[in-house]
Amino acid sequence: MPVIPTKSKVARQLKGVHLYHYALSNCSQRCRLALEIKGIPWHSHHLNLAAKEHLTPDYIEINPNAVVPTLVHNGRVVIESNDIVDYIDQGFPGSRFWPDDVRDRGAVNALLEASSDVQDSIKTLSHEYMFHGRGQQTSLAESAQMKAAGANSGLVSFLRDFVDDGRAWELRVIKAHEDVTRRLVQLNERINQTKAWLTGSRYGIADISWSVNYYRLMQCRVDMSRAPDFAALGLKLIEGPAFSKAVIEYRT
Ligand SMILES: N[C@@H](CCC(=O)N[C@@H](CS)C(=O)NCC(=O)O)C(=O)O
Repeated sequence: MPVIPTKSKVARQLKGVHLYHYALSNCSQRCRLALEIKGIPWHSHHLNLAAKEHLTPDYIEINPNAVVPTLVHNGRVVIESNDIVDYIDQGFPGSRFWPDDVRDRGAVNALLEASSDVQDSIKTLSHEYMFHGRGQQTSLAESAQMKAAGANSGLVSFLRDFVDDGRAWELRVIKAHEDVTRRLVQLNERINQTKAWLTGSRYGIADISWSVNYYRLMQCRVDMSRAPDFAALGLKLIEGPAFSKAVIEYRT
């Protein structure tokens, strides 16, 4: 459910389009890309996840899951990045993100679900290959503080395993690789059906959603040899000024 009721006075008073986001978060990148493609002006609320700026009571009141991104549009709070992209598509003029063909729409729904479900694995790989030594490390004392601040228990145990860097973390990384490979093979099959984009015969919401995942997996140097057609499409997905501005060259 994309639009959530909110008690946050701060959110309710915001006019226009506001995005709570983090430069390096692939879920945030997806939303910035959608805003950029539609040419929508927006206000930035950058939350540095490394500094735990998403764990303040004020932000948790806006997004009870204590994650980014959150879109606030004229006081209406929208969470879940794929739902935010959909909201942007429904609510603003410009190129349409959804395909017309009913079968494509069904396939796109499944691709968006997969893009959402793969997030935990992408997060694990990002921590393993990109965030070591980037100030993302969290001490055990900090984990306890986070728990007290309302962070969910999954987040706390994830960080505990990451900091410990022992067998539990190793297993998370192995599982993440397996999960990602399985999904890449499915994406490859989809490309073989459409012979064009993930969304169908034209670029759309599934491409927006997976382009940032592709970029992140590329940065993590994940092996895509079992999905050669998707790997080739990925290069096309990250070309162009919108992707550069919203993702590759995005500066706060
Ligand atoms: N399903 C959510 C996932 C959001 C999510 O996990 N966001 C990450 C950044 S990509 C986050 O805020 N993590 C906070 C943390 O790990 O402490 C979405 O698509 O918006």
